[in-house]
Amino acid sequence: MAFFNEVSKIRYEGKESRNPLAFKYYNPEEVINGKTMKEYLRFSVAFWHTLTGSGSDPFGSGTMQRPWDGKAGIELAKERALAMFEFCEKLDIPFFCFHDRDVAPEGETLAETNQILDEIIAVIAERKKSSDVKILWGTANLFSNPRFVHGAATSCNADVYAYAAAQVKKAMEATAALGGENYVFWGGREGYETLLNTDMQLESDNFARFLQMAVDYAKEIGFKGQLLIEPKPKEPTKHQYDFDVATVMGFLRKYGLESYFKMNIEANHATLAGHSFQHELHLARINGVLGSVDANQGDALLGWDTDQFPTNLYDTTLAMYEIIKNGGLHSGGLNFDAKPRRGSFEPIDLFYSHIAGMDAFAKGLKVAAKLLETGDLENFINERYGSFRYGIGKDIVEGKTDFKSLEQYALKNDRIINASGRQEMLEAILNRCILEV
Ligand code: XLS
Ligand code: NI
Ligand code: NI
Repeated sequence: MAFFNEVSKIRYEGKESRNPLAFKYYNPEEVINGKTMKEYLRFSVAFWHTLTGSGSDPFGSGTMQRPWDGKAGIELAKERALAMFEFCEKLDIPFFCFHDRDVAPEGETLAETNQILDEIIAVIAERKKSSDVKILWGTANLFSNPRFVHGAATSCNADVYAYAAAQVKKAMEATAALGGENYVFWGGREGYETLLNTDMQLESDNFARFLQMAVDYAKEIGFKGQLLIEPKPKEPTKHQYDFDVATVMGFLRKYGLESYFKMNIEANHATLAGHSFQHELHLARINGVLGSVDANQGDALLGWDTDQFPTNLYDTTLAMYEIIKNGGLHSGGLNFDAKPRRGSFEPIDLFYSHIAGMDAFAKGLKVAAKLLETGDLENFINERYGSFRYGIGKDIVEGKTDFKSLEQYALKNDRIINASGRQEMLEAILNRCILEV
């Protein structure tokens, strides 16, 4: 059964092509730095946006026209699961990601909900046998149902906490059963609105206990995938606990959980936290916790998670720069946590938007590889910090100084000479690379 009949397999036609249903830069088998583009980029489709997203917003109902319109319940869930495979295959996208509640509807009770989920997971597992499409990560939706009004693992209600644990247990089992390569924790409503009613200390401690139980359970069921935490500073709660990479690292270190988790970094969450996408990737990379990426972009004029498809070449280039320096994404990938705008409501817009994002990252990969090959930025930085390779700088780096010895040095050397940071010259080098590649 085909869902997207008007589209056949999308092919690479090169940058001269004017065909909107062709790749201009994404050439899956092209080798960059010893790896194919497909291996480097590890693209993934987000089930929640692409298959279940309706286009509704706070002011109006859904606008999306989809091949499965008119279906409901389990039948709808099955159609969407099958459509996901066709969609990925047509775009040559090797992975998809899902929440438990995207792929299957909830039943009346938790037991019934679990049973429905099992039924759909079996459909996915069966279809997977005849496909190369794999699961990048699974996760649990601990935010949509009204029971999570005060959070899940940070709820004030112990019954909700237990329910959330049961749900994550099941979602981990489902992810493991499908061979998922990672499991993600996005702290949906893990945060608070006001300290007038919140015991932040208890909520943090409980959150850490929850994550420890998840670590233990993953081990118990032999789940080998990487556990990931996805930072986000706000929305839906005013103060989300997993604010950004630095905050999450501090939290994990406080509770001795740092060796079990890496980060799933979302571009639009970085900008909501007042950081650039590259900042978050870079910080994670130098701390060995760059795990995976939710590839989207926000709008600088809007203060919320607009989840747009990534088309900004500066951002994709600098992201790929970090990813190449990270030695690739390892078990992670570039998951399009992005949705076409509400006005782009036809099924074919799903193809246009993924092609736009894939080409933007493929171009970013090529430019970043070129930038690294020329060494222009690396050499500049290397030289900029040259003073730490000899004399007093070398002593500082080797831990051989103290305040007294540094004072002695400074007293004899107060004619300090600084060099220009050359920001604009470097920005022009970046521009030249984008235009040339
Ligand atoms: C929401 C998050 C969410 C996670 C998965 O802002 O990005 O979609 O990626 O729960
Ligand atoms: Ni996300
Ligand atoms: Ni998001």
